[in-house]
Amino acid sequence: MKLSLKNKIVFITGASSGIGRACAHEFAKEGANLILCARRAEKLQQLSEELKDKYGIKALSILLDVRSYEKVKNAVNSLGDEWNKVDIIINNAGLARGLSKIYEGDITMWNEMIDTNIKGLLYITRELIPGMIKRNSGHVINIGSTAGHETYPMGNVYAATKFAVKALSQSIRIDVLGTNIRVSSVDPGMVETEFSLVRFSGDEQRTKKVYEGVTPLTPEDIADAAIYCATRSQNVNVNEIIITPLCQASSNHINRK
Ligand code: NDP
Ligand code: 8X3
Repeated sequence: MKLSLKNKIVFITGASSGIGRACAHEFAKEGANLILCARRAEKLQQLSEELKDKYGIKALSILLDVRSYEKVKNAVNSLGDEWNKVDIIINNAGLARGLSKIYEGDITMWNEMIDTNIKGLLYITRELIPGMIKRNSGHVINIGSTAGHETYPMGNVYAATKFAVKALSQSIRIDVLGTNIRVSSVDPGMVETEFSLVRFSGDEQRTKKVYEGVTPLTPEDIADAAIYCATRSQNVNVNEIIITPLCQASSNHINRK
């Protein structure tokens, strides 16, 4: 039986753009109430108003940089009775910075990827899972990547962070074994979002090249996979979904027209 998401509380990191934003829309459409986190206040505020108007759900925006453990801890502690029983975490906030050989890599960019993609996911999960354990109920959905299964030239540190996400999804699943908590990883290939613009520090020409001659996935395609994971019957734990556009067979095999 398909599980209902009506009135579930869904905590989404990186909700201001791309996949996180699409997840916010798709979960709101199913009647879930949303906690929306990111660093850009205006985008979050607009999204939250739009979702409340369009779907009649409740939405709480939290300005949050997931790289700071103190900030994550304070944000979770300040949720209050109305919001603190989180049913689903979508660990989506993440980024790639640059493309370079290890021996030419930029240490600041490495730290940014490691601190966001690995530590951010850990901090959010560390603070929210105890409540799930207490209630014996919950679902952690991590957004991994095809880069967490196979690396590609100059993708080294980004791929390493996504291999780490894969390891953490497996590990959390083992840690919560015996409870009713489910853990899923949704691992996309190419999705057109702000991802490449961020990777190339706002260079629009380089960004355009990434999607030249291909039809990438849309953020909604990934949100749809997250909805699939969340709405399976309670006994079904979708461990992992690897999802690529038709033009992509792996991280290194892309058919460009
Ligand atoms: P976007 O750049 O469009 O969105 C990234 C989101 O993460 C933004 O909302 C951004 O918000 C947020 N974010 C970044 N850093 C932080 C931070 N320190 N604290 C809080 N929020 C943060 O990219 P995508 O939607 O594509 O990326 C979402 C996830 O999907 C990432 O984990 C990415 O690795 C993964 N992914 C993307 C693929 C793609 O091809 N696009 C493929 C495979 C995986 P703000 O800047 O407002 O803080
Ligand atoms: C994002 C997709 O191929 O740039 O995870 O690593 S890729």
